[in-house]
Amino acid sequence: MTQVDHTRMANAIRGLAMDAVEKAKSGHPGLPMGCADVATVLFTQFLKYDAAEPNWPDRDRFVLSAGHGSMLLYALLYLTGNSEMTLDQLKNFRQLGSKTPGHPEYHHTSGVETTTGPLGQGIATAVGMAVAEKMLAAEYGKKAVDHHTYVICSDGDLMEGLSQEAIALAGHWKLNKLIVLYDDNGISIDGPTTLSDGVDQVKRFKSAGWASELIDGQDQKAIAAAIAKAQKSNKPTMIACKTTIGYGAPTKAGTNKVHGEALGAEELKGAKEKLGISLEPFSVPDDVLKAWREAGSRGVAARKEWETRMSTLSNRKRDEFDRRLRHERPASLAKAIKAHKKWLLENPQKIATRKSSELAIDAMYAAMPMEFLSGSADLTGSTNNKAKTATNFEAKTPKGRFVHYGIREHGMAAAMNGIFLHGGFAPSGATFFCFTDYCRPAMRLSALMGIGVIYIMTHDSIGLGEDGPTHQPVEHLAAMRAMPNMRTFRPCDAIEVAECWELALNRTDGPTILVLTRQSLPQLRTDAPAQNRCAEGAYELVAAHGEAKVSFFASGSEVEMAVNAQKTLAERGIASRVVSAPSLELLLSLPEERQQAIIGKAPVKIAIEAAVRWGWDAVIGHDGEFIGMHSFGTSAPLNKIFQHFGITAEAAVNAALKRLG
Ligand SMILES: Cc1ncc(C[n+]2csc(CCOP(=O)(O)OP(=O)(O)O)c2C)c(N)n1
Repeated sequence: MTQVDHTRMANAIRGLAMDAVEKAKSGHPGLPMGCADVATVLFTQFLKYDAAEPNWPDRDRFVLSAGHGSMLLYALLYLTGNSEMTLDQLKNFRQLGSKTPGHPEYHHTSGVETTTGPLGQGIATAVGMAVAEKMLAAEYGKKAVDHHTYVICSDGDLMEGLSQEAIALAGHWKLNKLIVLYDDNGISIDGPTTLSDGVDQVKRFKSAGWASELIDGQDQKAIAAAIAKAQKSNKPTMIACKTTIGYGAPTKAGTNKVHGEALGAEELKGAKEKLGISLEPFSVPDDVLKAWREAGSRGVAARKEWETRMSTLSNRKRDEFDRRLRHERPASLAKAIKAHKKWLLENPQKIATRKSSELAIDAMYAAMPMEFLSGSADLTGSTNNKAKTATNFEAKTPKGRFVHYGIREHGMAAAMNGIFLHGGFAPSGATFFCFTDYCRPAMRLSALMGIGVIYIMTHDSIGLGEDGPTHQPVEHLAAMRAMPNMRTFRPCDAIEVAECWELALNRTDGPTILVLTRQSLPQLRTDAPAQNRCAEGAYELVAAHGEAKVSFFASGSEVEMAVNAQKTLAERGIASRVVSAPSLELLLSLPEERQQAIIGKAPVKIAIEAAVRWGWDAVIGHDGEFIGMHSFGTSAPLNKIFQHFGITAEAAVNAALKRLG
């Protein structure tokens, strides 16, 4: 081993961070400079990783929750020898097409475990990673799964409300392999954190069931001792590391001036002189780089030992493990869904789609009982997403596959991101559709990262009735459809629910929302072919007898209205058709020709959806008829509420007749 002083290794991080931010004329030098000692101790003495194999399954996970300090992570990836993170990438920090974007992005940069930047997300995602580790370790044993999840977070992470949800869950579940290093520098953008905060973080974490202590975050021995202790704890650990933001900057260290802008030539020169770093930009002394590279391959032996241990598993177990980590679904899933659809065809169900979803879950569960990981934010009985045979995940029952997240929608969504990113599970979680508002930042990250998290969102419209406008989503469908890479399905009956579940589980490069009703709906589908009819987002459910004068488009509960309107028009000798559109955005993503084939040429186009109109013009045109919501809802029994807002089959018929003259 090359013996190099710890301080010189930490200063290599500081130098690279200062130079990259200076060259880009933007970025955040303060955190990497303050946290360099913490990161150096972690990466050279504790973190189990192999820079040459950044995706090795049993590696420790490292999450830089304070994503604005991205240069800390990029410097570490370069220094430890990640082959994609070259010096040129550091020189191109924040430039178009570089591997060094402003904030770390999963999928974009090798070695980045999750996208961070929106404060609070990283620590909450890490809780999910630690949950996945605990579950998989219980299932496959420590010889297959035995790693830690480390987080560096900042004041901002801990001020965000999401962190409270995450901390409470981690403490409750005794996630002792989760170790959070808090960059306790007392500075945020506006100035000292005392401007707006007086929380004793050590006490806060302790009260949530964590081990926690305050240390000098610039003292390598103290950092190492605290991490070593944390590794032995039977609780998750938070180490508050007192640091100086912009450590080494002669006049700006310890102030908000070093948080988020280049130091400037004078200050940078002064900092380098003070720290004893070469003034030559982006230079790292040979012996320092060599020592870092050795640190980067510290984990090779551990990885090889793991591979040897894995080779002792039976082929079946090993294949299953690999398949799950690749997010591939078992062949038995398609068979289970096919059989379920056949059963539904023979036994039509007039039930709420949330209940249809429960039936689908029960039908699929046996095909993937250990990887189908569901949960609810305290609405299990209302969202109907617990399989009959599922047992609860708790600190003492890590083989349970149903998670009670408590009233923590945001924490649930972020944890599911972490569970998926860790690998081994198909996570789904449920609440009311209206409360997508409470999970939205984490849902946006699922979409941005392109990961297959499933959101089960029930109580989908005014159709939920008496709970009233606080609980009745109206703008949520439009909002979720507007999010790139988010897929929203609002199925109209039990067969569509089964098909949408199949599509959701097989979509592993982006998240899916299943939007489900509280009220019963008839089974409208009279076929259940092998082909998944929801796969194009919309399809002709009822064909016209003759050339269609009217096309009705609807999703979810309003498809029944469209079908009834079609019948009434037929009785009057007017040919019309019904297009069921469980996913408007999927329809609109099809090639133009295919879209037009589904939308059809009927001169009158009418969309019916108990939500706002946004998005529908692309199907019905600006002059198309829309029967839906134009305001918030109201509290009333179901049978009164659709009538009150004029969302009925009669309204659809009248609109058609008016248009046809
Ligand atoms: C949810 C969210 N809100 C606001 C921001 C913008 N922002 C970036 S860093 C930061 C706070 C910086 O303070 P701290 O977390 O203590 O980081 P440090 O100054 O120590 O680098 C803010 C408000 C953000 N990234 N995410």
